[in-house]
Amino acid sequence: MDAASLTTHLADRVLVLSGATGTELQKRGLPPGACPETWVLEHPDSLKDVQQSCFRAGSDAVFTCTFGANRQKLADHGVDPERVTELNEKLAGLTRQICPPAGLVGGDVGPLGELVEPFGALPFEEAIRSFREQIHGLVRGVVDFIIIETMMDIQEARAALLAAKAECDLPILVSMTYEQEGTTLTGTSPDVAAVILESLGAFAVGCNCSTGPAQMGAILARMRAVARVPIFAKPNAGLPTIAHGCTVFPMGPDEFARETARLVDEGAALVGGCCGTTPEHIAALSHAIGEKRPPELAATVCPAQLRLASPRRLHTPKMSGPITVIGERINPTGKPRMQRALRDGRLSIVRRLAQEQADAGAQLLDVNVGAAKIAEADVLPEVVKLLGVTNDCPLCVDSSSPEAIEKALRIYPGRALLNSISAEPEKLDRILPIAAQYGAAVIVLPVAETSLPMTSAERREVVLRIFERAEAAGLGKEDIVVDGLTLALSSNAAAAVEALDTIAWAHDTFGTHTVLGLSNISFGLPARAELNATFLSLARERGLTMVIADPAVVGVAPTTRATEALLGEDAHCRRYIDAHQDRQADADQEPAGDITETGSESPAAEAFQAVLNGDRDAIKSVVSLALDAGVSPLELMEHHLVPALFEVGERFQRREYFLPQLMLSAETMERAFDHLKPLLEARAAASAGRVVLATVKGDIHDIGKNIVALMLRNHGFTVHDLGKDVSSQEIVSATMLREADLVMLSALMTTTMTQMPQVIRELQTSGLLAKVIVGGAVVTEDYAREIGADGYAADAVGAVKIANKVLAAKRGDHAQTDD
Ligand code: B1M
Repeated sequence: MDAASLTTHLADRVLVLSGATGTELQKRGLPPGACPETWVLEHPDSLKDVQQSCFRAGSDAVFTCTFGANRQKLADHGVDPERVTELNEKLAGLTRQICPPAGLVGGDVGPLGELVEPFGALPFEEAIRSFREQIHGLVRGVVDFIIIETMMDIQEARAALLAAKAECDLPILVSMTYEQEGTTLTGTSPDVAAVILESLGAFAVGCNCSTGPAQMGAILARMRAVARVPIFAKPNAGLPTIAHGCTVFPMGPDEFARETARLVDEGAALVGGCCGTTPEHIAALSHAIGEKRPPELAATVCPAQLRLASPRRLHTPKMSGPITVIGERINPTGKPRMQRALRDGRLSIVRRLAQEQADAGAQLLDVNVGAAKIAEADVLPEVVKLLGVTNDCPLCVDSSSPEAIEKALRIYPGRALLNSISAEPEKLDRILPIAAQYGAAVIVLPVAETSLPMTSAERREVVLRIFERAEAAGLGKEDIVVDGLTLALSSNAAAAVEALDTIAWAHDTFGTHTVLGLSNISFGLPARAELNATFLSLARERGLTMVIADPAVVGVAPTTRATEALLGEDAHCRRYIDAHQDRQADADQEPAGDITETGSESPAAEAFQAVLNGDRDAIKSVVSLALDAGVSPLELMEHHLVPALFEVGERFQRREYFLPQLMLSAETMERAFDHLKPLLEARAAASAGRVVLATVKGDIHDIGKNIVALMLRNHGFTVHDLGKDVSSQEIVSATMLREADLVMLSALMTTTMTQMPQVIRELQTSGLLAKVIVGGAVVTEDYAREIGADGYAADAVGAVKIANKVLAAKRGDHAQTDD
């Protein structure tokens, strides 16, 4: 089926999708923990039964049983990953066989089970390869569309979508799953996801799993506000609860159907069921939808508008109103320190500049790494990856190298603006298709092949020529931003006037967004800030909607803020007042020059900031600086690094930080720890006692445990550190083998601290006399007492004290027993 036929279908009626597959297969004998994909091939009748029940219940489309049929998940079940394509083809074939003539088969693609870079360790291209081999099989097994579902991370959804685009021309539906707070695990909101996925070519965007239908209304509303493609929903049968150790979904078929049918009124063009739904739920849903008119096509409801996104923030520039400031400082031209840093792969400077510009009011960040001896095609993607994780501003990818642009747009987990396309044939032929392929918007720069158009009339002609080519490549007018072309006033008296006329024409007549690189106008003249600010005011009057500038430079920020306040675009002058509380105006200040890599804070405070910002590249040098400044290793660890990590945890809890930032900070802390370890270690002559130490099963937090290990060794204990995620059996065996005096357990989650009593029980039943000490952020003294531990410590220093105390008591006990 092609996209046009599916669109026609959706104009006529709401499409009912299938319900849950896994639980239905379990009812027919799929053992818990078994691999559904291979089990189904051995029991094809069970799958047929489930899917035929769905069609009978009123589903228009069912999905192939291939949710986990990718090499990563199959390997977990011991299945040869080389069979991925073959298995998918066979499984798709099974569903095809039972599909009635009017029914549709969706080729189902689920997550790989590993976080993809830049948020995780799985290389992006490897993720794409995995999805491609799966989708290749689905297409060979003949499916009508591809459904990518239950995605928790926008980058993984992008990888799957790019893979599907590379394998077929079928419509591709992409559905993310959102946590209670309304964002995905990696912090993407539904509107951001919709913009990124639609621009990348998704036929429809949706949400499934996690919540019941009632909670999905709000998610759909956010998607509907921005999506110009159909939206869809596959909720669970309500929010799950645990009863008698089993997961229970509370909604019966009628309630589920009533609530889910309501989602059609909120814009869903396709609805179905996820976890906990049965063919009865689907029958009730299909009945509740009855003759309901499908929602108006999203493309007619939602205006075509320029929308840009980072993985965590949407930015929609306004055609009138506050101007969008694109921070220009990530650019090595004329900055030798920055050039050196980029050449050596030291990216802290980029991270710092990004943050400073965001703090100064930039909504977008221009990213340019072009300079002599910098391998742009390698460095630009790295910078884009880094900023995708560490900064919320959407990016403006600024390069003239097609290779660098392609690599950067491919890996960027957002929707970028591309700076810029001029009328040179190579740019039009190579860069426009790249922009279209990766869904980027573009800045059109009126520069021709052979000459620089000096007049506004010449510039219009070039813009129209480029636009014709852009349209042919698949870009719309809303994806275009026209650059007025700022030339230096010092060498051309008409520079400002011609640029302003071009802006006015593009905004009023052509109807697109407009941009100017501001500072070039004043090149070679005195009091540049004054000219820049005045030029900005004039341009704004003529229809400028975006400006590329240093947001911190006096002239840009005050002018935009003052104008917004004067035009009533800044309620209660809030932004204006805020800006003037902490900024000293200096009318003659020139644009900031080169940037230093470290700020002006004390080295110890810098170390705190580095962990907080997850600055893994800078941490070692920052730690060295702090040590050189006389801060002791222990003081640095206890009073700066560890508190920073606690602050990270609090931000994570307040949902200001998401998993990627948490991971970066943890990695930064680990590097700091590795660096400090030799300095903290001391040698002791005789062992103060034998300790078996572990973070309990299910828990992978080990930073605190490692500090405890270090402190114990420091105080003469022989420590057998079993690592993290350690089972009770392993702990018991090691205690026996090492003849340990003490077992020390760490846990950081409420869900894993319950492993501690289990370990204590097993040690006791094994007849071991080792004493048990517990600790970790969630563990309390009361809890330790309650579970029968012999000791508890709140921190690493306390851990040493209690270890000594418990051992002394143990020796005393023994002494008494021996007497
Ligand atoms: Co996660 N994490 N994390 N995490 N993480 C917490 C613990 C959390 C409180 C964050 C939050 O929501 N505010 C929360 C748990 C909530 C709860 O159950 N109450 C949480 C969560 C939910 C998760 C995930 C589920 C996130 C997700 O995937 N959605 C996931 C879990 C994975 C799993 O374990 N199965 C996860 C993952 C991670 C990372 C991998 C990204 C990373 C860990 C990296 C690593 O350890 N190698 C991480 C981090 C860094 C944190 C926080 C931010 C910091 C933990 C830390 O290292 N603190 C943490 C928030 C927080 O604790 N405030 C959080 C610094 C360390 C020095 O302190 O470990 O407490 P701590 O150790 C101290 C003392 O407690 C004591 O001494 C140490 C030194 O003073 N101590 C002992 C520790 N063990 C001891 C043993 C003793 C005695 C003292 O005797 C035996």
